[in-house]
Amino acid sequence: AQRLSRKTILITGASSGIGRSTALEFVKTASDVRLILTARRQEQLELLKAEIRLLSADAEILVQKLDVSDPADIKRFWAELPVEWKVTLDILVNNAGLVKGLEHVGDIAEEDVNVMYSTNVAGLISMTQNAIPIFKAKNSGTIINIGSIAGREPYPGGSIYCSTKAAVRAFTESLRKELINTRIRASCVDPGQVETEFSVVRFRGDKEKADAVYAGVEPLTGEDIAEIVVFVAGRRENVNIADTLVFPSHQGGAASMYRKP
Ligand code: NDP
Ligand code: 8X3
Repeated sequence: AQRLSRKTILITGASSGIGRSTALEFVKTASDVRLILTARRQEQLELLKAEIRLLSADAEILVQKLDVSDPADIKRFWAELPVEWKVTLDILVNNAGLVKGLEHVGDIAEEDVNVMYSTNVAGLISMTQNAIPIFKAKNSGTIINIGSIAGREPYPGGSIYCSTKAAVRAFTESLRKELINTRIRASCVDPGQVETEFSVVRFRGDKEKADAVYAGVEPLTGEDIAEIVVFVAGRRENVNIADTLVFPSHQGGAASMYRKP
């Protein structure tokens, strides 16, 4: 908790699921953290801010609307970020991400390809590129990227999503190796099945289809992953948990996707 005290932490996709739980977990671990909460749905972020306020009077919260799939919006965000938040940035959690559909190659809408790549890959890279000069200036900082089992074990119907997450994995590993002569850490957390809004987004709002994914199984919760993200962030400076694969104990791999067509 002491290591995270007064740390400035930027979370993308904080309006729901893993990102939202991660914000709460940071505050539960260190009540005086400084959180920059970002996502497209500002009203959800404001609700989260109010919830955090009930947990801690000491936490500082900055809510910023940000669409990481839009390079112009990323540029605007960094330009408008108040200097007292920018220069103190300690931890970037690149969590924003999404999946659309289960279509097979040949039937995938170009729009779905673009939204997954621009959010999960280009957005994550751009946010990292903006944070790195800040971290290099003070020779410290932590980047935690949310990958997925899908990046390690591609499945039918997941060609685009799985390849975006493989890209996250490769990007993180190159970055980590580029940074070995610095005190900056890069780490990847790869969850298995987590019950969030992820499947609702995948099935374009069809809650019944989304619920069916989790019927008869016990998925992870956003909190389960949040605990790991905060643990990674809170290690001693010389410790980098470079890579983490996290399943619910009943899950063997990404197989859930083809067990239930
Ligand atoms: P949710 O759908 O619950 O949350 C996704 C978050 O990403 C939301 O806060 C959403 O906010 C944000 N987001 C989506 N698109 C954008 C965008 N263009 N700009 C900014 N924020 C965006 O799903 P999860 O919590 O499950 O997903 C979080 C991460 O975890 C993702 O990267 C996902 O791929 C990964 N993951 C999820 C797994 C699962 O089984 N759930 C397993 C493995 C990895 P908003 O809509 O307000 O912009
Ligand atoms: C989410 C894991 O296998 O449901 O990243 O696509 S999976």
